[in-house]
Amino acid sequence: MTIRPLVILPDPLLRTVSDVVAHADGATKALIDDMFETMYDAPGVGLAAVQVGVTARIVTMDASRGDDEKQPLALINPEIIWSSDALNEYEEGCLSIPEFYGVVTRPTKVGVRFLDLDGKVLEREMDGLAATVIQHEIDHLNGKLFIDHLS
Ligand code: GNR
Ligand code: NI
Repeated sequence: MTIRPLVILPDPLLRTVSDVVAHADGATKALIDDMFETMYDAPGVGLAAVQVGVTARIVTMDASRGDDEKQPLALINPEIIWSSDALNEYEEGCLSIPEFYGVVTRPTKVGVRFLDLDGKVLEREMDGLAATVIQHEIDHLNGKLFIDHLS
């Protein structure tokens, strides 16, 4: 496992729409391992592959708090399949935009469909920090940044 260097604004890579992953292979597994190591080292609660320079639709996240048990989750081709009408405000940061924070309003709860490393289709309901983070990460896959949500 390797900590990979982070892509930092204004790198135009951050504005790229990442590619759908057709088949998860050994390289995908190695990338995900490196993404977890890079994310935990930063430290961050989520990471999109584009932030380590790979424009593939892959996200790692861990929304566990403090001393709670770790909850690593890797998502391939994640999609929001529904979102709550209820909205939530959260002060967001981004590893690709160091030392800048801003309050973003997003749906409180979302349904997410994605593939795991075995190619199995999974669906998860997310709320709280996890809901905020997965929306932030899927934005990255679409070349969007949290600063785009600020007025
Ligand atoms: O580590 C991170 N924390 C965070 C806090 C609030 C909302 C979103 C995030 S994601 C961020 C890591 C990152 O930049 N992921 O793309
Ligand atoms: Ni980010």
